[in-house]
Amino acid sequence: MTLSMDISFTNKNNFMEKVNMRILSLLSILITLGYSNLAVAQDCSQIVESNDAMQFDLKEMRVSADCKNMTVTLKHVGNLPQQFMGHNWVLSNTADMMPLSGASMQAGAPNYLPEGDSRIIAATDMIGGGQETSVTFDMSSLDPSGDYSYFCTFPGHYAIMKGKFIIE
Ligand SMILES: [Cu+2]
Repeated sequence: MTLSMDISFTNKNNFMEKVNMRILSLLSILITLGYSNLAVAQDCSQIVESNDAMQFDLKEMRVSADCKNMTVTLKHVGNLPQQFMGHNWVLSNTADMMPLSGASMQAGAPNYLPEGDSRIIAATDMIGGGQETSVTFDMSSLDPSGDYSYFCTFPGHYAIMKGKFIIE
């Protein structure tokens, strides 16, 4: 009598363990799905590469209007030093891009950026080959229907190194 009760008790425990295991694995699947959806909905960071051929690897950037803050990481995958092939990532209204490029050239080496210029929405440091830098900025002041561009302010580069920054 005692023995059979023990066995049934053990079986019941095993059964509950299996049920618990199933619930746990189901939960972990649901949690994984939930997190990946969240990551897609709020991918508020972008990586853009630049090189020795004066190019960004992105012709445009599309970012979510849900992003409160945006982080852009600029990588320079070339070898040339900053004074010859420096790159930065600067965001402004598209209409400000050319005048801002002129002001940047006047600001001079090594940063080629007019500090404190209100036309600059965001800007990274100027980097050379093998380096990486990033900037995080507030998106709340941007108009989703606005016309924004990013570009490099190293003299002459904005003609090629530019792209549209699209909020959607
Ligand atoms: Cu550049």
